[in-house]
Amino acid sequence: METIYSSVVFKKNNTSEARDAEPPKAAAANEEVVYSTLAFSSPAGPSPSNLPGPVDPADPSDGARTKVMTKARSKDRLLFVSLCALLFAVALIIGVLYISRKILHEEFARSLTEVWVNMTHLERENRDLLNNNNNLTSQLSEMNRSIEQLQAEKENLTSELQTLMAKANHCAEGWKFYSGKCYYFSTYKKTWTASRDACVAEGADLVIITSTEEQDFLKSQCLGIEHYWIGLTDAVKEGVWRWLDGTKLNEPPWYWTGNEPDNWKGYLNGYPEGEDCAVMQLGSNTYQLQDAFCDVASKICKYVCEAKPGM
Ligand SMILES: [Ca+2]
Ligand SMILES: [Ca+2]
Repeated sequence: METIYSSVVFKKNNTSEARDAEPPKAAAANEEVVYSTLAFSSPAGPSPSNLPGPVDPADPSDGARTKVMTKARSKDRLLFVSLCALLFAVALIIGVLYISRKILHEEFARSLTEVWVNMTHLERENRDLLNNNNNLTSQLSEMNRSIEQLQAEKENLTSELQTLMAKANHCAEGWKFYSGKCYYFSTYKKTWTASRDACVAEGADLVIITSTEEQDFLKSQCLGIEHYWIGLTDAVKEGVWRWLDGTKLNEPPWYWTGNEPDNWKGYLNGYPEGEDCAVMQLGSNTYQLQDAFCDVASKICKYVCEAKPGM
């Protein structure tokens, strides 16, 4: 608590200034008037004993005290109003912050939910892609295995094809190749039956002539005129000439010479079975047929064998 004391001294007969420290005896001599004021102030506010009492307008000290109190109340009101405004502002800010935070929280939660849903979809798509990738990898492996097998088969087939092509154009020594066939012209003579046996022993048979081109090839191989047994006979049925493969002799053109085939039975009918095998008279410009004995030692001729290449 702070105590304020002040005194003012007025002298009626002396105009000189009063002095606060003068002794009481001077007042008696000069008839002095003293006005004193005592005031109390406290930082925590007036105590009940210091509260102003009823104001007396005639009392100058009450007026001053009234002014002081009025000023203090104004300050209190101002402070109170300021505090209220401050509290209102703080509450308003807190409210705004709370609403903003709530809105942000809801938006964040909504965004988080969307992110979670999208992440779930992406995980599902990722699983599907992984499954597809595994399937494609498996299919690719199978295709690679199939390609390897096909390549191996291709190499084998190529090798076989080369072997077959080599064999296709290959004829044994002493044989001649023409149009996919091998031909052998004998240099010695045998009966028709022995000649056929010799051809079969080589994996061939007596020649079967199926075209004029083949006939021309045979003619071109002879410098002079020669007789050769061929694979043509009527032994199965007299007068019906068939090649060894069973096909019937095409006529015309009529290649039989003179009155052949006459199925001659020899002198004094020594060979009653007659002539059942065909022999060709072959030269560069000659191709004629006649029938003769198939297995008579006195009737021997050269022969032509025919075979497939690679025999
Ligand atoms: Ca005959
Ligand atoms: Ca004859």
